[in-house]
Amino acid sequence: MVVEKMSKELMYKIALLGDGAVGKTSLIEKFITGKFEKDYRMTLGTNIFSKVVNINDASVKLIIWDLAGQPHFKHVRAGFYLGTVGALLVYDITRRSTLENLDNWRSEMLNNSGDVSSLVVVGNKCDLDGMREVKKSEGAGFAKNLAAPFFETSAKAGNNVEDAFVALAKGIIENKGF
Ligand code: G3D
Ligand code: MG
Repeated sequence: MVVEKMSKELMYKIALLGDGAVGKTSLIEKFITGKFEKDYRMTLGTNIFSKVVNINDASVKLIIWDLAGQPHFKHVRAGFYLGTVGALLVYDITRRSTLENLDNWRSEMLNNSGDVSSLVVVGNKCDLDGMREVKKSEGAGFAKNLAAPFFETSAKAGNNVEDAFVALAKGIIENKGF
């Protein structure tokens, strides 16, 4: 008897959180299109993107919500978080304050979404090593406290961009099951 394997389609809403200009929109653009271009990046309110990643037997469609980090958009954020099951917490390795603010981003998300099962910490702009303010070990330590995977990425050069999104998708699947 031939048993046909049932293919699974999963869909998850994820968010990128972090201060303005850490590179959230650039990371999404690199992940989705493979490109790093200047003009595409002005973020007004919320933008929604999607991409399918294959993990083991499952196709996982990530619905990726990108948020403007500016304080005056705060009032739109409650709706932004609704239904979010995972997030990339993004800081910029050349600005220490952006790492320090990740605790605030994380609390804001947890206060607004009861369903967040998975986090990945991302130190972006690792191509700018000469301007570094945050040691890799500090980012790793922050992530370890949250029991979250950690990557240093460059949306510009491409380092670890795909890996960070895939790690998030894997984390969600492990926590939510199939
Ligand atoms: P945001 O969506 O978090 O606000 P953006 O951030 O994606 O708009 O990026 C903010 C600025 O950082 C942009 O520069 C962008 O080109 C730059 N940037 C993003 N990721 C990287 C990276 O990995 N390396 C380097 N060197 N720069 C990066 P501009 O000059 O357009 O404001
Ligand atoms: Mg943006």
